[in-house]
Amino acid sequence: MDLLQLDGQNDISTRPLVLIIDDSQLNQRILQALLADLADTLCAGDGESGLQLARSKRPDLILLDVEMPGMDGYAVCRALKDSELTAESSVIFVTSHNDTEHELAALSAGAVDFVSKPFNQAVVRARVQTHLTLQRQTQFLRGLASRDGLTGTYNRRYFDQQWQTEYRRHYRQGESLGLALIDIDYFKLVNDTQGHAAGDDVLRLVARCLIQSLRRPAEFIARYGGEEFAAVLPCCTAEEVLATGDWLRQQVQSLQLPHQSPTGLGVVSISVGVFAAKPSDALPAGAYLQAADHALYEAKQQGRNRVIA
Ligand code: GH3
Ligand code: MG
Ligand code: MG
Ligand code: MG
Ligand code: MG
Repeated sequence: MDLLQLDGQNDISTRPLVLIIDDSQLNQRILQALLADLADTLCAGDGESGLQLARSKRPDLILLDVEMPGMDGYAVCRALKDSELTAESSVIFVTSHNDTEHELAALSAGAVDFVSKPFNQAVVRARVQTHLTLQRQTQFLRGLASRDGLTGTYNRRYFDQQWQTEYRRHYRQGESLGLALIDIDYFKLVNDTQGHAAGDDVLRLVARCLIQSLRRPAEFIARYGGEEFAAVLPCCTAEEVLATGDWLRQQVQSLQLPHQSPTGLGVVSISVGVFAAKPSDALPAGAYLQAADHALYEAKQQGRNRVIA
């Protein structure tokens, strides 16, 4: 299984999706027919419903008319680019205006391209194809930039960004946010006794086990440091974070990866420090990391292969 796709994000194997926003049903039908073999298509007859569809369906590309009743195409394009939810969809204007002034207005509203009506069908297809390819490449690179090369988990950079985002979201919503810091027990001894390559294998296998053991879609694992991982657990109470931490500990132990460690278990184990609470001014985002790290230290002190809150 490809770890890059375990959580369904950055999935580049599906057909691209193109949204056509045009008040002319005839234009909608012509463009739909033209793109049928390149992408799945969706249509909206005005700016407002186009924005709604863009937010809910997250199309790769949007073909946007300029002249429409209500919001015009430029306003729609600016609204798309202003929202985090829709900013990543590429926009191509398809319009009866064919002067430089309109082309510049389209590009400065955030569009990647501009096609004049009446359009040449082969040219529209070629441009759509080019932008879909660029879009896929960007998505792929964005996926790589957020991953750890060895284990396929999210990396520290992604964790740092996403932790702030989750913290703010839970603060706004008054929900409890959970964090587990996970450290492999006596891992240096794996390297020392079995070699660095075997150590790398253990890291990969433990990471895969952690990813596969999470049960809710919004939860994720990041490699926090060398042999240390973090599990981000949205909407998770103090009781639940302990249960999840212990579940992860059991799952890693049951991998039965041989390890002659001082725990006497004979297999690789992890220690886990957990913390969960509702964000508040007295409890900033960094305080969760300190609390979980302190709990992890306690778990090590008390003999390892355990979870401490
Ligand atoms: P403890 O139970 O206290 O956590 O002991 P430990 O041996 O796991 O902890 P320590 O922090 O002393 O050792 C961590 C080791 O992890 C040291 C480092 O060489 C190794 N390490 C870090 N990153 C990698 C990696 O990418 N591959 C391999 N093979 N080893 C790594
Ligand atoms: Mg129109
Ligand atoms: Mg250590
Ligand atoms: Mg360790
Ligand atoms: Mg460590």
